[in-house]
Amino acid sequence: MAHDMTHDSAHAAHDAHYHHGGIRHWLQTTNHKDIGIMYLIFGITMLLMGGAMILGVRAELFMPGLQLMQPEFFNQLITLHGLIMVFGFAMPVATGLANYMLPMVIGAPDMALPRLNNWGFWILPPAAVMLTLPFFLGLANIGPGAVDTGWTMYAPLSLQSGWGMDFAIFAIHMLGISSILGSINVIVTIVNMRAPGMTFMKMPLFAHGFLVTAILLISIMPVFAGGVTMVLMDRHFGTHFFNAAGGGDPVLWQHIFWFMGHPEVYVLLLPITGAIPHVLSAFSRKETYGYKAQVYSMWTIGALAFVVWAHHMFTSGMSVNAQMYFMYSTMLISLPLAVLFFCWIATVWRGALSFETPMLFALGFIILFGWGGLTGLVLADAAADPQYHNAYFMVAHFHYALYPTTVMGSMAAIYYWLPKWTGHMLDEKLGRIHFWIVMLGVNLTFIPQFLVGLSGMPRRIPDYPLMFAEWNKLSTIGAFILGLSHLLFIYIVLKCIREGKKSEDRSWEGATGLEWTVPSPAPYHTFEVQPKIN
Ligand code: CU1
Repeated sequence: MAHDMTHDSAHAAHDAHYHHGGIRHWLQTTNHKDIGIMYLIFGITMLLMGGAMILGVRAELFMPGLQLMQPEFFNQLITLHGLIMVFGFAMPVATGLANYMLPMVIGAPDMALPRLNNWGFWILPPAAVMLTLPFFLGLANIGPGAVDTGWTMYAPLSLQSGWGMDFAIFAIHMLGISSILGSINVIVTIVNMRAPGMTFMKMPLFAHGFLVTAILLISIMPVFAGGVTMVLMDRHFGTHFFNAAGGGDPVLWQHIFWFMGHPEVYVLLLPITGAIPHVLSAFSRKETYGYKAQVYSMWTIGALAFVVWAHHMFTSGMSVNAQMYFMYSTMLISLPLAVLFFCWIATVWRGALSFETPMLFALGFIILFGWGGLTGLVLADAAADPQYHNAYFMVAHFHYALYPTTVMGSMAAIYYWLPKWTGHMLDEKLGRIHFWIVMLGVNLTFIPQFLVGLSGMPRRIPDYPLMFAEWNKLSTIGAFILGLSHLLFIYIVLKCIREGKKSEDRSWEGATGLEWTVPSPAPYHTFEVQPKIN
């Protein structure tokens, strides 16, 4: 890759220390860009794997009745889809962005703990193997198959499931270690290695997003690891934490799980709320609107994330007082989120807009994520929730929240920084086609799910009444369109690397999201990404 960047002498000198290409290099690298790239490649690979699994599910749901698979196999597919997308795709891609960009936006030479960084990444591939191996063994008729409890792993199901569950528990332990290490690194880097003069309130929003995220992760992953360890104890060592027959409480698991699971939603969201303003501002030719309001909103969302978890459990048995508390605290989150939406729109408002691919993905993210948020308000209503709980409305809601966030948001960021990463421009025409295919795919997949959900179609069931057949056909077609769009994305990135036209030093008219927000000079090693400011 080095010879492509000879226009950038600082980069070439930097690369000379490394021997790119060999497996040894990638195993031992402590360079934040290398590790960022590995995270991104790993994440996108898992996106394809988790996507392929859910296409199996959608194929089964194309028609009522059981055509392709037995319910047990269906359960494995939906479970692995959830776990893979959250822990295998979304978090690693965000960590990849953090690794690549964080040192640059705060003016640090690298992440603070480079070896820890390497270790954090290399825990991931074995964890992915752990998680999915029972699935592939099951395909070969060896063993009971993968974990099949749904990604929430509710007791008592998790106590009875086959040894795919044990593999999943160990995988979660490893994934947890990996994200804790990554978070330590992010926090230490931001706290200790900012450029001189860059106070917290002058730090780019991108860095704030990752700082809040890292603090969330460090707080929730140990709880989750403890929870799954208790499941392991229940399964093999005679304890009864979650086993009602032994005096345990299955609902206790739900509290532990959602104490991790709800903040996890913001772990997926906050890095993107940090990255999106950079893209919006660049293609609106305006400064980000309401920097301070956005910073405070992100931190408020981070704090509120910890006190709303039981809105996932309105139907699990809870006092009315507790329901009211969790309902109102949940609705409270819509305030800082609305502030963010307002600031995003105000950034774009009356700007000199242009609609290059990253901008399209950022705007698409805002529109679709808006629907995810609004339908979340419906579900947060403790009086209305029992109507929609475990129905497809819920599935459509959180996919409207998570698809725009994790996929479209990270694609906006990836497309935005691709010229800086590769030295090449992407094929703008293909990029825009990619965007419109995604918009078509998301809406075609999930609008029908809102509708069948409102009419009462339950989730996580491989069969359904005839009355839902038409909408499910459309949803399946939409899902396959989305699947194809991911292949197009990979093609666009490869084409950009191989034959994209050389990017100017100042790609996107100089707006790279790396403009300094402080007057002090940048350290020498970040000159390679520093645009000239006139
Ligand atoms: Cu939640």
